[in-house]
Amino acid sequence: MAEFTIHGICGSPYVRAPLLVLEEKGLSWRVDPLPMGGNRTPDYKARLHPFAKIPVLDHGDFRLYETRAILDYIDQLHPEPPLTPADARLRARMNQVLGIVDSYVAPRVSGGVTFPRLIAPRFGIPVDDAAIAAAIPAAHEVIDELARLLGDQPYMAGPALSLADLMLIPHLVLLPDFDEGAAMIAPHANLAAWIARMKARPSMAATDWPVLAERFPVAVAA
Ligand SMILES: N[C@@H](CCC(=O)N[C@@H](CS)C(=O)NCC(=O)O)C(=O)O
Repeated sequence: MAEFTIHGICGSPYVRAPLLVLEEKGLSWRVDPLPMGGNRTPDYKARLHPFAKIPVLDHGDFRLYETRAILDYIDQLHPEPPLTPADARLRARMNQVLGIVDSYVAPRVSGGVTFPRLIAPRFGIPVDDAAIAAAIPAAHEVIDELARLLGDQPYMAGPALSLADLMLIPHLVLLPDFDEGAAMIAPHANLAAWIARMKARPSMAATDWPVLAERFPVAVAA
C-alpha cells in the first residue's frame, strides 16, 4: 500500500509538486483522483479542504493542505536527498521562489495564460484569445523576474535541486509548447535551459499528466 496519498486533479501543477518531491525521495505514493470541479463539492470541503483547493496530503492519520507545507513535511520526514539548502541565504532564496510561485506564477502564468490556452479546451471550455492577450504582460513580468533570480545558477536556489525547482517546474513546463509561452521564455536562455534540464528528470516522466491519468483514472459515477 502506498505510504502517501495525494488528493487532487491529475494535470494540476499544484498536485504535481508533491508528487515530484515524493518521486525524488523514492517514496511510495498514490493519487486519489478527482474529476474536474470535484474539489468544489460540499463533501470535499467538509472532509478534505475548507477552502476547496487541491492538493491535500494523507500520511497515515495525518492530513495536510497547503502545498508548501506538504513539500516541507515530506522533506523533513525523509531528508534524503535533501531538498532544502542548509545555507541561510540559499534557503531564503528557495522560500522566496516558493512564495513567488503561489502568489504570482500560479495566478498570472498558469491561471492567466497556460490554463486558458492549453488546458481549458481539453475540458470543453472555449478559448478567450482577448483575455489571454490581456494576461500576457503580467505573466511576462513574472517570467522575467524568475530568469533574473535564476541567473547563471543550475537551480533556483543555487547549486542543488530544491523544493523551489519542484514547485515551479509544473507551472512552467508547458510554456515552450505554445506560441505565447515560448515567446515569454525566448529572451531567457538560462530559464529555457533550466526547463529542459528539469523536464529530463525521471520524476517528471513519472508524474506526467497522461501517466497519472492512466494510473489513477477518475471513477465514473454509476
Ligand atoms: N495555496 C494553495 C493553492 C492551491 C491551489 O490554488 N490549487 C489549485 C490547483 S490548480 C486549485 O485548487 N484550483 C481549483 C479551484 O480553485 O477550484 C496551495 O499551496 O495548496
